[in-house]
Amino acid sequence: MKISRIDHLGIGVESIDAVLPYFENVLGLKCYAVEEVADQKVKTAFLKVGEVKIELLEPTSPESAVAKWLEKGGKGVHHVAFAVEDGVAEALVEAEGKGVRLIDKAPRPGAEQMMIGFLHPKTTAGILTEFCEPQNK
Ligand code: CMX
Repeated sequence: MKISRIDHLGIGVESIDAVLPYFENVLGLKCYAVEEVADQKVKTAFLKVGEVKIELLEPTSPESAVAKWLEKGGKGVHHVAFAVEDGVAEALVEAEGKGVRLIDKAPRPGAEQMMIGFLHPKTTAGILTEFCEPQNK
Protein backbone atom coordinates (compact mmCIF):
# COMPACT_ATOMS: atom_id res chain seq x y z
CA MET A 1 0.00 0.00 0.00
CA LYS A 2 1.10 3.56 -0.49
CA ILE A 3 0.21 5.86 2.39
CA SER A 4 0.83 9.47 1.40
CA ARG A 5 -0.22 11.37 4.51
CA ILE A 6 -2.44 11.47 7.56
CA ASP A 7 -5.79 12.58 6.19
CA HIS A 8 -7.46 13.28 9.51
CA LEU A 9 -7.59 12.66 13.24
CA GLY A 10 -11.03 11.57 14.43
CA ILE A 11 -11.92 13.02 17.83
CA GLY A 12 -14.90 11.58 19.68
CA VAL A 13 -17.14 14.05 21.53
CA GLU A 14 -20.51 14.05 23.27
CA SER A 15 -21.42 17.35 21.62
CA ILE A 16 -19.80 19.17 18.70
CA ASP A 17 -21.46 22.43 19.77
CA ALA A 18 -19.90 22.15 23.23
CA VAL A 19 -16.30 21.71 21.98
CA LEU A 20 -16.25 23.90 18.85
CA PRO A 21 -15.49 27.12 20.80
CA TYR A 22 -12.22 25.53 21.99
CA PHE A 23 -11.10 24.65 18.45
CA GLU A 24 -12.32 27.92 16.90
CA ASN A 25 -11.85 30.55 19.59
CA VAL A 26 -8.77 29.21 21.36
CA LEU A 27 -6.88 27.41 18.57
CA GLY A 28 -8.17 29.75 15.86
CA LEU A 29 -9.18 26.91 13.52
CA LYS A 30 -12.26 27.16 11.32
CA CYS A 31 -15.01 24.58 11.01
CA TYR A 32 -15.62 24.39 7.25
CA ALA A 33 -18.13 21.54 7.05
CA VAL A 34 -20.71 19.72 9.15
CA GLU A 35 -22.07 16.47 7.79
CA GLU A 36 -24.04 13.49 9.06
CA VAL A 37 -22.70 10.07 8.07
CA ALA A 38 -25.74 7.81 8.40
CA ASP A 39 -23.75 4.63 7.70
CA GLN A 40 -21.51 5.34 10.71
CA LYS A 41 -24.24 6.85 12.92
CA VAL A 42 -22.26 10.03 13.54
CA LYS A 43 -22.44 13.74 12.93
CA THR A 44 -19.07 15.14 11.86
CA ALA A 45 -17.49 18.59 11.87
CA PHE A 46 -14.26 19.27 9.98
CA LEU A 47 -11.47 21.74 10.67
CA LYS A 48 -8.19 22.03 8.78
CA VAL A 49 -4.68 22.24 10.22
CA GLY A 50 -2.46 22.62 7.18
CA GLU A 51 -2.95 19.46 5.12
CA VAL A 52 -4.37 17.47 8.02
CA LYS A 53 -7.99 17.61 9.08
CA ILE A 54 -9.58 17.24 12.48
CA GLU A 55 -12.88 15.36 12.34
CA LEU A 56 -15.08 15.89 15.39
CA LEU A 57 -17.40 12.91 15.81
CA GLU A 58 -20.68 13.13 17.71
CA PRO A 59 -22.82 9.98 17.89
CA THR A 60 -26.32 10.19 16.45
CA SER A 61 -27.44 6.88 18.00
CA PRO A 62 -26.58 4.85 21.11
CA GLU A 63 -25.64 2.09 18.62
CA SER A 64 -22.87 4.22 17.14
CA ALA A 65 -19.30 2.93 17.60
CA VAL A 66 -18.43 6.37 18.97
CA ALA A 67 -21.30 6.28 21.49
CA LYS A 68 -20.09 2.90 22.79
CA TRP A 69 -16.51 4.17 22.97
CA LEU A 70 -17.57 7.30 24.94
CA GLU A 71 -19.74 5.19 27.23
CA LYS A 72 -16.72 3.02 28.09
CA GLY A 73 -14.70 6.11 29.05
CA GLY A 74 -13.13 6.92 25.67
CA LYS A 75 -11.93 10.52 25.32
CA GLY A 76 -9.96 12.55 22.77
CA VAL A 77 -8.47 10.91 19.68
CA HIS A 78 -10.76 8.10 18.53
CA HIS A 79 -8.97 7.11 15.31
CA VAL A 80 -6.20 8.00 12.87
CA ALA A 81 -7.04 8.04 9.16
CA PHE A 82 -4.37 7.48 6.52
CA ALA A 83 -4.86 8.48 2.89
CA VAL A 84 -3.99 5.53 0.64
CA GLU A 85 -3.02 6.32 -2.92
CA ASP A 86 -3.60 2.88 -4.41
CA GLY A 87 -7.08 2.18 -3.07
CA VAL A 88 -8.77 1.28 0.22
CA ALA A 89 -9.82 -2.17 -1.03
CA GLU A 90 -6.24 -3.04 -1.97
CA ALA A 91 -4.88 -1.69 1.33
CA LEU A 92 -7.40 -3.77 3.32
CA VAL A 93 -6.45 -6.94 1.44
CA GLU A 94 -2.75 -6.25 1.96
CA ALA A 95 -3.18 -5.53 5.69
CA GLU A 96 -5.23 -8.70 6.19
CA GLY A 97 -2.58 -10.69 4.34
CA LYS A 98 -0.04 -9.40 6.86
CA GLY A 99 -2.10 -10.62 9.81
CA VAL A 100 -4.11 -7.50 10.65
CA ARG A 101 -7.75 -8.00 11.70
CA LEU A 102 -10.18 -6.04 9.55
CA ILE A 103 -13.30 -4.31 10.81
CA ASP A 104 -14.40 -3.60 7.25
CA LYS A 105 -13.87 -6.33 4.65
CA ALA A 106 -14.68 -3.83 1.91
CA PRO A 107 -14.68 -0.02 1.63
CA ARG A 108 -17.74 1.88 2.91
CA PRO A 109 -18.89 5.45 2.30
CA GLY A 110 -17.58 8.02 4.79
CA ALA A 111 -17.77 11.78 5.20
CA GLU A 112 -16.49 14.19 2.54
CA GLN A 113 -17.23 11.77 -0.30
CA MET A 114 -14.51 9.42 0.81
CA MET A 115 -14.45 5.64 0.79
CA ILE A 116 -13.21 4.32 4.13
CA GLY A 117 -12.18 1.06 5.78
CA PHE A 118 -11.23 0.36 9.40
CA LEU A 119 -8.62 -1.96 10.95
CA HIS A 120 -9.16 -3.40 14.42
CA PRO A 121 -7.17 -1.60 17.14
CA LYS A 122 -6.24 -4.91 18.78
CA THR A 123 -3.89 -5.58 15.83
CA THR A 124 -2.75 -2.00 15.10
CA ALA A 125 -0.75 -0.96 18.17
CA GLY A 126 -3.98 0.01 19.95
CA ILE A 127 -4.82 2.72 17.40
CA LEU A 128 -8.17 2.43 15.63
CA THR A 129 -6.90 2.89 12.07
CA GLU A 130 -8.81 4.06 9.01
CA PHE A 131 -7.79 3.96 5.36
CA CYS A 132 -9.45 6.50 3.08
CA GLU A 133 -9.52 7.69 -0.51
CA PRO A 134 -11.80 10.01 -2.50
CA GLN A 135 -14.88 8.27 -3.95
CA ASN A 136 -14.29 9.71 -7.40
CA LYS A 137 -10.61 9.62 -8.10
N1 CMX B 1 -9.33 3.11 19.79
C1 CMX B 1 -8.58 2.14 20.38
N2 CMX B 1 -9.12 1.02 20.92
C2 CMX B 1 -10.46 0.91 20.86
C3 CMX B 1 -11.29 1.87 20.25
C4 CMX B 1 -10.67 3.01 19.72
N3 CMX B 1 -11.38 3.98 19.14
N4 CMX B 1 -12.58 1.46 20.33
C5 CMX B 1 -12.57 0.27 20.97
N5 CMX B 1 -11.28 -0.05 21.28
C6 CMX B 1 -10.83 -1.26 21.99
C7 CMX B 1 -11.56 -1.40 23.32
O1 CMX B 1 -10.88 -0.67 24.32
C8 CMX B 1 -11.52 -2.88 23.55
O2 CMX B 1 -10.30 -3.23 24.13
P1 CMX B 1 -10.27 -4.24 25.41
O3 CMX B 1 -10.78 -5.54 24.86
O4 CMX B 1 -8.83 -4.27 25.81
O5 CMX B 1 -11.18 -3.63 26.42
C9 CMX B 1 -11.57 -3.47 22.14
O6 CMX B 1 -11.21 -2.40 21.25
C10 CMX B 1 -12.95 -3.97 21.75
O7 CMX B 1 -13.81 -2.89 21.97
P2 CMX B 1 -15.31 -3.01 22.48
O8 CMX B 1 -15.57 -1.97 23.47
O9 CMX B 1 -15.64 -4.43 22.82
O10 CMX B 1 -16.12 -2.50 21.24
P3 CMX B 1 -16.56 -3.22 19.98
O11 CMX B 1 -15.80 -4.45 19.73
O12 CMX B 1 -18.05 -3.27 20.01
O13 CMX B 1 -16.12 -2.12 18.87
C11 CMX B 1 -14.58 -1.39 17.26
C12 CMX B 1 -14.80 -1.69 18.73
C13 CMX B 1 -13.24 -0.70 17.12
C14 CMX B 1 -14.63 -2.71 16.46
C15 CMX B 1 -15.76 -0.43 16.76
O14 CMX B 1 -15.68 0.77 17.47
C16 CMX B 1 -15.73 -0.16 15.27
O15 CMX B 1 -16.22 -0.95 14.48
N6 CMX B 1 -15.13 0.99 14.84
C17 CMX B 1 -15.03 1.33 13.43
C18 CMX B 1 -16.13 2.24 12.95
C19 CMX B 1 -16.09 3.57 13.67
O16 CMX B 1 -15.38 3.78 14.64
N7 CMX B 1 -16.92 4.53 13.15
C20 CMX B 1 -16.99 5.85 13.70
C21 CMX B 1 -16.21 6.87 12.89
C22 CMX B 1 -16.75 6.98 11.50
C23 CMX B 1 -16.17 8.10 10.67
O17 CMX B 1 -15.05 8.58 10.90
O18 CMX B 1 -16.88 8.50 9.71
